[in-house]
Amino acid sequence: MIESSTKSVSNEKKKAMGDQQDRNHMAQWSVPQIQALLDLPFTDLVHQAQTIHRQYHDANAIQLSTLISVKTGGCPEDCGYCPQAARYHTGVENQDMLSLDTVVAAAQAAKTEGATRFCMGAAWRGPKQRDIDKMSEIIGAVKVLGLETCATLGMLKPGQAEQLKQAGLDYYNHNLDTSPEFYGEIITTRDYQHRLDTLEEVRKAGINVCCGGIVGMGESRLARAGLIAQLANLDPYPESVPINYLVQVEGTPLYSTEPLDSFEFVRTIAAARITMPKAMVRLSAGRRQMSESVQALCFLAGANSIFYGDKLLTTGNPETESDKALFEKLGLRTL
Ligand code: SAM
Ligand code: DTB
Ligand code: SF4
Repeated sequence: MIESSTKSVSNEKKKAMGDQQDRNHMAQWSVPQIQALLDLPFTDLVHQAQTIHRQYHDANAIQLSTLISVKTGGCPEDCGYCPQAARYHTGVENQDMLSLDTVVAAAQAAKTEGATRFCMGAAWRGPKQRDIDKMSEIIGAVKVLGLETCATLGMLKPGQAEQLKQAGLDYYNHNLDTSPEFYGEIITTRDYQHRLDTLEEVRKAGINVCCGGIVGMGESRLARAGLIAQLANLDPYPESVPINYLVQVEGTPLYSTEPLDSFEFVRTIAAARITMPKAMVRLSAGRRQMSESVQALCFLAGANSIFYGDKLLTTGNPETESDKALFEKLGLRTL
């Protein structure tokens, strides 16, 4: 009797804490508030993130997304991190759009390996109508396999998101990449507002938003706080938040940037978790450059999703067998 009443009080308390988090979100996050989080002693920050994580998620479960590049290289944009920009000489071979059969076979293989979401990327500034038509066919066929579908095709014009939604698209990935202030150091061929406009198109069409950024591009902690503030203040905030650790590719302007200390990466994950409690926070690119211990810290800080499969878009990712071994060691189960 006493035990059950204690249990019910603690559940109420838990709910009240959850409601408080929702109110916090509605109150919006300022950059100084997020910087104050990033400035916390490491264990205090991770503890806070893990506490919130447990209110909203199963702390020992992880979601797996697999990537495929459906159209590779030759991109006209100048994103300073990207091996697929035509203007940088990175050795990435251009490839026209993959056939429906090739993509469906890869999606089936991803499903068999345990992925629940299949994310299709294209090196476009934005899709043309014929690209939307081909992608629609592909999205429909992937969805039939019972996978969640995600696409990242660049900037969308009015009407394009609706067509993708009709084809069965569940998520659209479009990253803000960094803070508005640092953005101009990395990309000049499209501005921040263009990105926000595409995110608005995605929301209006009723597609879930996958939006995050890259850390380790030479930005300051303030710029990381600025990125998290932009993401957390989207209304509503994204359902999925990929946090990428810059993969340095020879030939890109960001190659040989001073590598960011791993703890700063973990701090960024924690700030994403605290400010966007319901989101799936994805430990994204850069895992191959990270030790297992750093990845475990990311899970402790609230990451609950990864890119799974031997390749990201053009660069490597940990082998699935080593990821399985890591899950085993950490007692993580996959969703
Ligand atoms: N072309 C489309 C666009 O940029 O919107 C979609 C594909 S693009 C490769 C998707 C995202 O991958 C970028 O916004 C960026 O955040 C991430 N990305 C690209 N190159 C990366 C790298 N070298 N390291 C980490 N993340 C990277
Ligand atoms: C995201 O935020 N990261 C993924 C996915 N969304 C499309 C891409 C990472 C790309 C890493 C560099 C490459 O493999 O080309
Ligand atoms: Fe093109 Fe996307 Fe790479 Fe930028 S990130 S260069 S838009 S493929």
